[in-house]
Amino acid sequence: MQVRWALDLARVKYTEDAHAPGFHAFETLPATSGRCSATPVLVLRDGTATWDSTEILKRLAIMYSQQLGTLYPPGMGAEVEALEEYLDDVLGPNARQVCCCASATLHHPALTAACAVAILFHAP
Ligand SMILES: N[C@@H](CCC(=O)N[C@@H](CS)C(=O)NCC(=O)O)C(=O)O
Repeated sequence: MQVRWALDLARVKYTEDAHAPGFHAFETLPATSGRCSATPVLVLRDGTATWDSTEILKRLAIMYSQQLGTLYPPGMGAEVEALEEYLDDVLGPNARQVCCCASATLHHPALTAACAVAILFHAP
């Protein structure tokens, strides 16, 4: 999602290929020469691929420094990157688990709440 936000912020025209979970790997693996199955993958016109949203954002920030200069304010790059990694690797997966859990327990609000608390507040 943050890659889309960055592309929009930079006013870059892009095409998004969306795929059902599982089927995405038929696109991501060839695009990355087998090095990454996960999304997002940014493929430039010359065929160059970048994967992992943090790496993609850093690349876009260099390519479109004028529009995206505020993503990594001078002196705060490491702090921003650490926050990105936390959101990508901890909060994002946990939030996805909460959504899956909620969809399975929709008719039992107390169970949904208990699952959400357990997932979001467990020690990483
Ligand atoms: N830290 C990675 C996480 C990427 C990630 O977890 N992608 C998920 C979808 S949101 C995925 O493609 N999972 C399936 C897979 O790894 O093949 C990033 O931000 O790019």
